[in-house]
Amino acid sequence: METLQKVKQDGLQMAKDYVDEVYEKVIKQNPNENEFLQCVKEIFDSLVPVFTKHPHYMDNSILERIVEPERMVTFRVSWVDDHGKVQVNRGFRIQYNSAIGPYKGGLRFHPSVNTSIIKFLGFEQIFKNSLTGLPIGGGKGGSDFDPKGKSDGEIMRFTQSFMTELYRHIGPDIDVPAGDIGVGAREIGFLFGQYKRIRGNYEAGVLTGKNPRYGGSLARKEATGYGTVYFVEEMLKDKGLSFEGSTVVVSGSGNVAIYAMEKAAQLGAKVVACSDSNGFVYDQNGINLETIKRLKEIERKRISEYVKIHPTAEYYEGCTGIWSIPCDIALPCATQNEIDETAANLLVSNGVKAIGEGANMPCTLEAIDVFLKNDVLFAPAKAANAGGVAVSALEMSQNSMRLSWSFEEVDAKLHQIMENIYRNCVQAAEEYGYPGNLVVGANIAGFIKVADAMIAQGVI
Ligand code: NDP
Ligand code: 2IT
Repeated sequence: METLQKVKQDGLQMAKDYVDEVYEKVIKQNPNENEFLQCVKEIFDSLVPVFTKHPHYMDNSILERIVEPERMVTFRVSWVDDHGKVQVNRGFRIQYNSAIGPYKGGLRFHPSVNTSIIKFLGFEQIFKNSLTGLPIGGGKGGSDFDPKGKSDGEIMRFTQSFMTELYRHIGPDIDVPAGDIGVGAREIGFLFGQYKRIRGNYEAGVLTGKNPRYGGSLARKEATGYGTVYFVEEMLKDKGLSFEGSTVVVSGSGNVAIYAMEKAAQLGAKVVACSDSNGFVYDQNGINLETIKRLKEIERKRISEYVKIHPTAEYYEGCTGIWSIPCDIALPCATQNEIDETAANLLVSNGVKAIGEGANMPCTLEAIDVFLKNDVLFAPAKAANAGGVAVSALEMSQNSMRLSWSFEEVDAKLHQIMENIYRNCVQAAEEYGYPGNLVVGANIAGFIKVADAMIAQGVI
């Protein structure tokens, strides 16, 4: 008995040492890339029980390999603004891992985009895409271009210039970009038009998130937000809870936030607040989604305009204050690190029951700790927001078959995928000794499929 215990302890120590050693190397090789290091730390720490149980992953240097991108390109994007002045931005595409399928992941246009942001998003995407159960590898891209305040003409000239370099790196069986912050159906349209013009070929599956009029999937626009709510619904159901009658706070008012609010409201919740990068609105009567859609999707205005239309609502400058509003369920759907330890403690002291990460890495490591220690149900991003990329993969399937499914058909598949992801995360967490910890469960379930595929394909 004692010997068995000792072998187990030795195995655990070896696994810990291995993870620490590789992480130290990652810090040395990627200094000051804080978002990337934060994301790597969370995933690596979750994998200790896997290496303890299955040391062959260590023998195959799997962590060293998986954390190193297959390739990353940066490129100049020159374009002419409305005043005739030449502007220059930096473009990025990371092709992180192709073990289970062509690289797949969104493009982000935001002034904060840099190497660290692209690498964190790309690394996260490997595991997320694996969780969907569909054959897609991990990639991501974008630019430090700021779409705010730009005319349609400027957006078009920028995206055309961006694609004039990107096209040589992508293809329906190579790498398939889609949207993310600052990139929606308008930008995907311009990108697709330019790709088609350069290639002289109608390769519908080269981009996803297209308008359904020319090969986009119905329900792709709704998929990330709906998927997040479907995932949280499963998590609540396991505890005898539901959205019905609950108070919900959602950060952001972009693609993910809008459709998370829509589905939460459909399930009987009252969404009382949402935000943009300037501030947040609190509407005790429940946020009017038609107004938000008009302001954000059509008129591209600031959220502060909401209170002009709904005078009983309140507007507050600054983003972080939104987490001081008491709620049962919080859905951060704006950006990375928007909930820190202080915000997490505030949510807990106001009685929050569940957190669903619609955005990528919206909670800091310290915030996650606060939620887990206080038994708040926690749905981690790579599982909870995987519905967007899952429906992107369904868009690729429809493009390959040259047909399109109905909204109901896609939505039903999305629902099933989110349920499967939830079950797989729960099961992996249990199997590896962390029952109820979906952070660990998601990382392990996502990792194993990719790691096994990498090993099966030899040393590549
Ligand atoms: P959008 O550009 O449609 O919306 C982003 C929203 O977040 C806007 O309300 C924006 O406000 C706000 N926001 C962006 N950056 C910041 C910031 N630095 N500080 C405060 N608020 C900010 O993007 P999406 O809705 O597509 O993406 C939101 C999140 O969801 C991101 O983390 C993205 O990576 C993630 N995600 C997106 C998927 C998708 O399918 N689109 C899939 C999975 C995850 P403002 O308008 O003022 O900038
Ligand atoms: O973070 C994400 O999963 C996305 N931005 C969606 C990626 C995609 O390829 O649909």
